[in-house]
Amino acid sequence: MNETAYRRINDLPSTHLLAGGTAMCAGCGGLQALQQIHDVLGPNTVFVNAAGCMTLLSIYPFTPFRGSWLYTAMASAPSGAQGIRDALDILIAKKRLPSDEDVSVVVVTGDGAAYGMGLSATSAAIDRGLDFLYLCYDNEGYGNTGQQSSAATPHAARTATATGSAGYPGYKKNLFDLWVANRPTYAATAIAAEPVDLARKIEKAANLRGPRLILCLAPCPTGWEYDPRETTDIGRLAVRTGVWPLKEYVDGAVVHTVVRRPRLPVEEYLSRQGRFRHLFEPARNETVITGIQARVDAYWERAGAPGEEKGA
Ligand SMILES: Cc1ncc(C[n+]2csc(CCOP(=O)(O)OP(=O)(O)O)c2C)c(N)n1
Ligand code: SF4
Ligand SMILES: [Mg+2]
Repeated sequence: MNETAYRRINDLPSTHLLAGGTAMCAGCGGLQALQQIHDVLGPNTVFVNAAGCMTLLSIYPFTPFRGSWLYTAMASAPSGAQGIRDALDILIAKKRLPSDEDVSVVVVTGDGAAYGMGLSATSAAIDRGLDFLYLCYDNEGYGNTGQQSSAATPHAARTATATGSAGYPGYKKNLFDLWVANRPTYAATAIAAEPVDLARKIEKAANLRGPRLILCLAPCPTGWEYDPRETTDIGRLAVRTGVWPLKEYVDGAVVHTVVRRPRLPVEEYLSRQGRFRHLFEPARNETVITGIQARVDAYWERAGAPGEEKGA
């Protein structure tokens, strides 16, 4: 838990703790996405939550979820989901649970677990064809413990473990492609700042069976260093600059679902966040900014010119 979140929890009266949710940072993009997903899925859902920021929503023995909630270690959420799915299937087979009262099993996990610690358990669950929805809210770092770098951290971002003048030296891992390589039933990228696209993807995923991924970029004011009021703007800019392509994999093909045009320069997204401030101050780092732009351009060149007809 980062220091701000820790202080916030300890300052809260117990009634707030019982209500849940108030322990989160204002403007949390991950929470925005989870709220929308929770609304679409409804109460017949069991959430299996890998350790991370969203764990703060539940304070034993209370949870703000209308369905059920299980907390697991960072690497173990897919294994927890398997256990629940098996238990439900056994109850249904023994006619102790009517099949029309079955519940959906949904993993909720951060990027630290999804891109790293939990990847092996996730891959094995996909191989077994586990019937589960896997929601990753990707705030591009280990947010709950103070935003250390994860395998989802973008190039040059400053984090608690990449504090030098160059920021994070690596490049964000492509989790969507890793899932697609495992041939799941469904995989999609999304963001709360594009709520219609997100709701459509959740509905689609909810009506399918087998392993299904919803990978949401989750703007994080605390870790990305911007004013909490700007979460939706930052999210929209991630899409408008082409940094976060919105797409889905279904029936063996990848399709872009929303393409906003004209595509804006990446610096309009980068310059709004403190984690990239060193690229602009005290002097502009043209080499790194141009390099980030070139990688985004190369992605869209490879993708062709998808979704022209949907341009805004
Ligand atoms: C094996 C293990 N190592 C470290 C921790 C401490 N820890 C708890 S939450 C967390 C950060 C998780 O990052 P992420 O999955 O991205 O979720 P976020 O905190 O960003 O929501 C860490 C490192 C842990 N719970 N388990
Ligand atoms: S650190 Fe970021 S992801 Fe975690 S609760 Fe705060 S805003 Fe949300
Ligand atoms: Mg994270």
